[in-house]
Amino acid sequence: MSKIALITGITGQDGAYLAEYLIKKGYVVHGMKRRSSLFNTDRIDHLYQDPHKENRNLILHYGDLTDSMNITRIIQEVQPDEIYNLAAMSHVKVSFDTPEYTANADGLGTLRILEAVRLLGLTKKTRIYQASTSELYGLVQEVPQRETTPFYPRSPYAVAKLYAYWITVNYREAYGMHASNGILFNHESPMRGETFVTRKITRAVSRMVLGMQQKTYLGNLSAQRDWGHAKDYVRAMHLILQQDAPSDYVIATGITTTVRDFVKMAFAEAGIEVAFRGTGVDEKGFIADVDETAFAAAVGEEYLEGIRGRIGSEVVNVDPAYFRPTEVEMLIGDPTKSRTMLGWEPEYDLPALVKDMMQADIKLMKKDSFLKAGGYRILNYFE
Ligand code: NAP
Ligand code: F7E
Repeated sequence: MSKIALITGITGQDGAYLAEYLIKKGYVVHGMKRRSSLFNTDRIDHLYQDPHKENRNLILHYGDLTDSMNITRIIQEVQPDEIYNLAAMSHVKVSFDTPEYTANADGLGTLRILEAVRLLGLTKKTRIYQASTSELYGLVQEVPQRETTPFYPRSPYAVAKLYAYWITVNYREAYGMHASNGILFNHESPMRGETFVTRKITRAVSRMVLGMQQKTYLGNLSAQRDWGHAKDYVRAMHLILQQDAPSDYVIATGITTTVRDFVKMAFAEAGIEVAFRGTGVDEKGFIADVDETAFAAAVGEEYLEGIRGRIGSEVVNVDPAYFRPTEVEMLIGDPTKSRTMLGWEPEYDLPALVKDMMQADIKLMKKDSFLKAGGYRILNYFE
């Protein structure tokens, strides 16, 4: 008998990688997706199966974390062995603009799932993974951050996720549920949402090397993050639910890097050296040098002429619009527990992650340039 998993947030970055991973492992995967006026399944279209096909291993249900009746109905229908609660309003900066909605979806949404499992009498059958986050550490109280480090959230997103973290622990202790938190540090991929900083950078750099864009505007260049690859992190989610006892785990690489250095690494993938001068809002990134052989190999000889003319020109400016009212300046995780207890090891390091993202975005933007489709989101349909 195949195991049955229910993934909320299946249309997101992690949901897509996890669905693919579980299907390969022989699971039947049910996913909750929101109704939207446009198709929002780009990331899982390669897994989609016609509803008229028998024995499907991917089944989608309309739903929303803010609607407890619909959550209860889906769980009742699906009778899952494992629930991965990945759905969330996941953008930290946007959570300052939509704090009540964020609390509802990211905080109470988790309660709705736990309570549905309890009311349906599934506490012994259904294991629950809660997508907790390194943002809980916020104004960090210890370096590096581990499972025992006190939390100090710094955004409405992190405060909502703090509630979700503790309600998961509470249901575990109160009702003996197999409910666990994965405290995941930032993880990225070619499927990362376009407004998170890594993807914003790899998209912008790809467009710049192809001559489609002159510069990009970023916020806090000195912020430091512990960045890993989403493919590695979804393996950890699955491992957490395969343990005999529920628990909470930090998933991280143990290495931290500034946004500024991520920019340099992204350009370096195209053979371009970028340097920074100035401070604060006046800091500028500019092209210092180009290795033409590396550029031709990564981007294409036909684009060499264009990039030659850009040596010395600015490619990064700071725009305070991207600053947050309260910032998380530095995160670095200690993954000792997950390495020893789960046997989890990431396959990607940061250079491999940057390479993967840059190669994918250069390819994507070349198609964009070719199609002249007037809006690059359309490209996802052609991938
Ligand atoms: P993501 O790409 O933003 O995906 C979020 C998913 O949640 C999408 O499928 C989205 O649907 C769905 N969603 C949002 N609001 C919803 C609602 N009210 N009801 C139902 N579905 C809703 O996020 P991700 O990067 O994959 O992250 C997955 C989870 O891990 C999130 O909970 C995030 O907060 C958490 N997390 C992420 C990271 C990271 O670095 N990526 C680190 C730690 C924790 P649409 O596609 O329709 O928008
Ligand atoms: O910002 C700085 C920004 O938006 C990273 C979510 O998945 O990971 C993510 O949250 C850093 C911050 O991710 C820009 O100020 C500079 O310090 O890519 P981000 P995040 O806020 O760390 C955690 C673990 C989650 O749980 C969240 O769901 O980069 N930064 N300039 C910028 N950030 C953005 N977005 N855009 C900029 O232009």
